[in-house]
Amino acid sequence: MDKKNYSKPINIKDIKVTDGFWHTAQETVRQEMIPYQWEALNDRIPGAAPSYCMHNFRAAAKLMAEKKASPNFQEPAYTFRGFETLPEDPAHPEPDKFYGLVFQDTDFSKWIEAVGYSLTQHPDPELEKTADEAIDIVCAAQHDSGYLDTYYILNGMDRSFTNLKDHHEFYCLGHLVEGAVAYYEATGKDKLLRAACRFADYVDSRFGPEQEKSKGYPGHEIAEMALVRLYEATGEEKYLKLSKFFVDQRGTSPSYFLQEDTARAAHEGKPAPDSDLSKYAYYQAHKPVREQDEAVGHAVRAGYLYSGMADVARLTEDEELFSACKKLWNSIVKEKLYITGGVGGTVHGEAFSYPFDLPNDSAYSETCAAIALAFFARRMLEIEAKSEYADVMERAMYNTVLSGMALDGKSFYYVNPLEVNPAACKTDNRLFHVKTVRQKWFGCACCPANVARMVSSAAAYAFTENEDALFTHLYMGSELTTGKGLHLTLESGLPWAGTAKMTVHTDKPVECTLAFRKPGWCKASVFAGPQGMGSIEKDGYIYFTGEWKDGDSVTIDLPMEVRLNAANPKVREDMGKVAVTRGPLCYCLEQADNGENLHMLRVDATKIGESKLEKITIGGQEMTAIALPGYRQELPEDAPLYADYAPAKESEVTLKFIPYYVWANRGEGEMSVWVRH
Ligand code: FUB
Ligand code: ZN
Repeated sequence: MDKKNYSKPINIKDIKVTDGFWHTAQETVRQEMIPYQWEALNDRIPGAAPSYCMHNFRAAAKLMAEKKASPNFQEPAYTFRGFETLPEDPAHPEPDKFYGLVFQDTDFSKWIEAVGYSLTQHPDPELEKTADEAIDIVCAAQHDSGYLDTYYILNGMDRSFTNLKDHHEFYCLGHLVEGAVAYYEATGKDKLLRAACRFADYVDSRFGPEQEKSKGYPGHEIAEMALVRLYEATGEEKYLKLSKFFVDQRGTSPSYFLQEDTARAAHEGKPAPDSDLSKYAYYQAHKPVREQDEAVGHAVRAGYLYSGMADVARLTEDEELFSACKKLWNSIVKEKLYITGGVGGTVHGEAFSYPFDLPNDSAYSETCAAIALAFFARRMLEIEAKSEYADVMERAMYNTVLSGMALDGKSFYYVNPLEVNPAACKTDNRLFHVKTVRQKWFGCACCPANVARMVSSAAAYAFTENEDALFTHLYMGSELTTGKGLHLTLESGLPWAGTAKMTVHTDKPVECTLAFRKPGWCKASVFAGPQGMGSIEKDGYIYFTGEWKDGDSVTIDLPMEVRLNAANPKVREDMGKVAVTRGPLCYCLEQADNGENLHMLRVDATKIGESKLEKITIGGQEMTAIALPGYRQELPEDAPLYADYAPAKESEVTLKFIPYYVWANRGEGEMSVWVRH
């Protein structure tokens, strides 16, 4: 690690995304998702699973008002009403009760975070007013101690912090912090930030390395990276220290989770749990994080933890911790990453499976997990600009993250399979988690709100800078201003055309470096800088260093041929198959273009040179499809279940591939990323 090579994202307030691709997605989030989600948070979407999120905040605000008004007020004594509590009559929830999942508050936190980012790109006084009113309700719900999780405020604070493992209090803290910082940075309004700080301060007063404090840590990570963000926003060292404590404490012996489980079992009169710590791998708490070298357990938790580890490693210059980050990174990208940038091979525990187990039809590949991977990738990039991180970040963002939302922004995927046969998904319980059409909302709505915050902050992943250099990681058309006051415009044809141009606008010459990523998917890139300015290549970036004058530019040519990708032979599922990619996009076959029984299709890999790009309009958006020569196995009407082997009879067909992220935008049908060759 070398501090002078660190770089930080540019404040998205200083970037205007002009990119045809990302701007469209951001506008969908702004115009459709953010208002839609606000309705969802208030249980006003007919036919969708109610959230109860704002209901809970209102109920807690009422309770806190009663507490303030009455000196003899008695807080409710804790009653466990379930990890998910639903009203007997969904249309008439009791006004004072908590409903939904224990982490329901985070629906609001992610929404306000997306609102904050969106306001940086498109000021909207009406939206800001709605947000301010929502913040008033949330802040009114805060317990006088600073605690802010409506699950315990409403169900009984006496048992708060007794189930850190499963009850998500620090997850709620983390998301609240993320949302509060984003909203503060966008608007300058600090009401929510102050509430988040009070909650963080309260947690800090109860947890930490000091002898008198509890040694607990998050059951669902995110507080680690959120506290770092709070530290960076406020300059308060205690938040960094608390984050580092959470990271270092995790998985140490004696196991906090085992102690907690044992105490809770005793409290509930149940037998003590066994002492096998491997069960805590789900929480990445089976051993200290510095000893972990395989990505295991719940994939979202893992991605958030690794992001927090990278943050702490960067700020404390902790080589050992960074080395653990690298090992975990390699475990993911060398053995556990889908070609779509998704992670999480199994529904059981929404988790990473064993190495090279990447099933296509039963994939979990949660939208949030791809987002978590992009978080991790960017944090690794902040430490060292290596294109291997940006390649993965780009793969996740352009494919699985965007697949999480419909093109109209009104329905969402949680699980992102790479192969779908609707008949199987409807009848086979092993595939119950795979939805063939995007859903209007989810009782557990982690994913839609996560997509909204990710898409609206996409620019924060495109560029980072340090004292000397501006790094372009993603070719996202933008106008931006660097810390050195350099104005830049990036024009980009990606992901449809591999051309980009960065132009400098400045009153006076500025000495600095502009560094551009050479994407792993491009074999013959050309970077042409101002005349007389040389360039060097390092770790997959082309560095142009010199004095930049007004009008200077770098033109970038990234030829985007159609590629056939083969998986490592250890990936049993993909044996004998190829996946089609072009530039950052992964492609797939859909029934809408290719008929049913996609498994009977085969690509003619020898004819890749005959691939054709075609314009296609899906969901009102024009995009590039790929046509490839191939074959369809004939299916005689009277074919028996088994017969003597004979070479298959095939007829020539043209296979049409569409970008993976737009699958299932034309109704229900089969889909497949991997195809036989
Ligand atoms: O537990 C909170 C969120 O709900 C997780 O990140 C998702 O995987 C879903 O289980
Ligand atoms: Zn999710």
